[in-house]
Amino acid sequence: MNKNKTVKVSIVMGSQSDYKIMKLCEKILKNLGILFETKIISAHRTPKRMFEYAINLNKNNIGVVIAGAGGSAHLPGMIAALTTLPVLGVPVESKKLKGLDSLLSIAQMPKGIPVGTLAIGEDGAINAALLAASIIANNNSKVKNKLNSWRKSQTKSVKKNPK
Ligand code: RP5
Repeated sequence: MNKNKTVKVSIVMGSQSDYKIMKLCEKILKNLGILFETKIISAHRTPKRMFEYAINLNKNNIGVVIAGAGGSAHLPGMIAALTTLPVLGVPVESKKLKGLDSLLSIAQMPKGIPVGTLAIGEDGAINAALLAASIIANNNSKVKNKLNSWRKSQTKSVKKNPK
């Protein structure tokens, strides 16, 4: 990793169809002033692309990977197997099992290769970006401040009364 370059977040997803969920990560990261790149990489359909991408993450100044996939969702685990960077998995809702398959595929990693697993769908994508920001904030006070402001404005937005 080139220490003079700003660390980026990588957002990867198994299919174009995942983008409607994974673009929420982009929205949050933009809001927090964090650089990112977004790619379609399928563990099943483009295994060579996945391998090449994963082994070059450090060289490309990636600090955290957010990987979204649905169904038999191997992408987060396979990327995690190829890097020691933190990998956050977003289970994308599937047609048949509503994302329970995606959630279990991503969460139930056997010991040795961890994937930080978030909630299914939109909440998971948003939280993955916020968690990626927290990781980056450890070494970046600008991002830490932005994250604190984001939390404050969220708190402010909660009304006291429901009517
Ligand atoms: C997974 O299969 C993708 O992550 C996606 O969620 C799911 C369905 O893909 P498509 O058939 O829509 O391309 O690999």
